[in-house]
Amino acid sequence: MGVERTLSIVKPDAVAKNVVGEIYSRFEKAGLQIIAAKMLRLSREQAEGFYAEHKGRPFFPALVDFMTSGPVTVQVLEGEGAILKNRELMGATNPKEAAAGTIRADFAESIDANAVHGSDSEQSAAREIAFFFATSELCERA
Ligand code: RTP
Ligand code: MG
Repeated sequence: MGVERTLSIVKPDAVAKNVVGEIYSRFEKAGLQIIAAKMLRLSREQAEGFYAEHKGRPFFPALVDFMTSGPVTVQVLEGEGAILKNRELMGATNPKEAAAGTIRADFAESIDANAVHGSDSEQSAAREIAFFFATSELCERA
């Protein structure tokens, strides 16, 4: 698997709950390093572009409304098998189905307000990192 990079978002519900630090702590305890991070409020254009693969799905308008409802943090996580490791830390999309101890089980309210996003493949990680960060903003770590 090797060292990978993945794009993570702490979604508006989790930022509003003031658990950004607790979520970052889980990444760090799992051996993932934060190599870039920022807080921003997504425009509708950004949210629609980021989730373009879901355009036309019944939940798409609600997803865009939710993702633009307040500030988010976006971060790049780096580490051994980072893409799958982050998805495991996050838990299932629907928090009701998420395993105990996962971020979504502990912090998410519903399938719409589900606390975090994580890239689901190498291809999506590359696209999503480039969506938010210039290469010069990714900080090499020892
Ligand atoms: P994400 O992209 O946000 O990390 O979530 P995911 O991979 O676990 O789930 P995905 O299938 O990519 O869906 C993106 C977001 O759309 C909402 N969704 N709602 N009502 C539904 O059936 C439904 N399906 C997906 C969720 O908020 C999900 O995080
Ligand atoms: Mg997804």
